[in-house]
Amino acid sequence: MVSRRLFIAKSSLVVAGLSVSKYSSAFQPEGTFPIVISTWNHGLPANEKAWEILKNGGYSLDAVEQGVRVPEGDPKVITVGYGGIPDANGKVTLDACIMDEKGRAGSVAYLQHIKHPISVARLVMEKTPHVMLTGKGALDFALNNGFEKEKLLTPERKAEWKKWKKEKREFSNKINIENQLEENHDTIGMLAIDSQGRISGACTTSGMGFKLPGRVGDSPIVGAGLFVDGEVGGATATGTGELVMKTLGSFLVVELMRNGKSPSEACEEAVKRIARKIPDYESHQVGFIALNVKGEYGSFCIQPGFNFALKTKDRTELVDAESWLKKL
Ligand code: SD4
Repeated sequence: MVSRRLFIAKSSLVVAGLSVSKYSSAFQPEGTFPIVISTWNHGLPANEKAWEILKNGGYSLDAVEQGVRVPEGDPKVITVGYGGIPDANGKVTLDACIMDEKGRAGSVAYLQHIKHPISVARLVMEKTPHVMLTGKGALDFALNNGFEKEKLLTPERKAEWKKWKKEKREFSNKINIENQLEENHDTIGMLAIDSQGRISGACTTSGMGFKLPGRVGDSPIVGAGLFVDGEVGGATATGTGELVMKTLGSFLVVELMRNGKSPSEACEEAVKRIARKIPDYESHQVGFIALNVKGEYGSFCIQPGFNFALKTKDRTELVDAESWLKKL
């Protein structure tokens, strides 16, 4: 499935006249901001939206929020926002997190009925003394702040969920169970540096398909699914959140960069940490992307097949990440 997805991504890019880079140890020369990177091929349209803000000198925080709203609002992206795969009870429950260059953070978890959880997360960051709101509290907060209650379960996802129920398939901790469905693209995590050198990040997801009701993944957890430090850089994760949470992956990547690793090296080290600590890691996928404040970027993942979208003044690319299992 992963390779099929990659094949489709590559074919459509060739048609669109874009290039696909092989492997991620790339480097954006210092001072050539802005830059934006985001996970998976749904990052391409998301980056375009972010770029509209970045190219006009706008703030990276606005760019990442607006960027990830694209897959959130797109029902064809079945692992983020509206049209996301529901939990085992047929409910779409969303997780999201946002951080800026000052280290401010906002997040929502187990949020239902709101199409754009990233914007609620931003409001939590900007309007409350808290970092994280969950469940009904997060929903009430959103509704009190002008968000509309919407139906997020599309007829297509409802039909798939009913089929899943009928087959009486238990929730499986097998990774990326949603990969068995068509057109899956996973979580979007986005990192951007604007023309003033300010870095921000956003991460948003509907989580693991058919998850146990109440399950929250890594994406809304500051330091796990996303971490940004304005002096160092940022990192974000996709894949099985449980592995990322157990190792506080994004924080680890940023700390490794603080200690001198390049973004690629830091992502690889974080994947190796998972491989060392988690016995069944081989049956999971986790991918990290990272961007340091000099504009160097990188990625690394467990299984082959993870890629990320890159956008700068001169480049619009989908970049394949190196993977640990291929290296072994
Ligand atoms: C989670 N990391 O909820 C997210 C989902 C994901 O492939 O990326 N799935 O664990």
